[in-house]
Amino acid sequence: MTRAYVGLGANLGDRESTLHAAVEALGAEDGIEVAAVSTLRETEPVGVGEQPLYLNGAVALETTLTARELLAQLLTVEQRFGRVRVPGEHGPRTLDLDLLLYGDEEIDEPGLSVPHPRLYQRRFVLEPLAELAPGLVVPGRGSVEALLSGVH
Ligand code: GSY
Repeated sequence: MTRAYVGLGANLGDRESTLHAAVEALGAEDGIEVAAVSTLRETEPVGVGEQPLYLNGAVALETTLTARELLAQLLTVEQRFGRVRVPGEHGPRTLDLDLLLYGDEEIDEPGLSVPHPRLYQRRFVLEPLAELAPGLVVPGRGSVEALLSGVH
């Protein structure tokens, strides 16, 4: 079993219902157990221009899937909730499931980067992670608390 962390985000539609339903859908998949879900928080959009406010959180999973298999499941669940991913485009979205951490692994392959490459810059990701796992260390970057103290 590997402990993985997934970022939750939505800024279109009924954001709260979608995020709860997405977590339930993940937990229903073979090889994925939901270990803990953070509180959800409303956040200002970052780096995307004028957009609706986001609802963000994170979920801790226990999984027997590989990182690549888990990523594929995240994309499948996103699509089920109406998400269309357009490469390089940062438009509003019904659901965003970002693979943030997969155990203590560092993976940099086409289409699969963990830790998530922008995790350490994003308060809306670091806060729910710190809530779920105080003292959590982001491989190659340090503790979430130290990273949080470096973002505004
Ligand atoms: O990568 C996540 C999508 N995203 C978000 C988000 O989830 N929350 C906030 N506050 N800003 C964001 N900008 C992007 S892109």
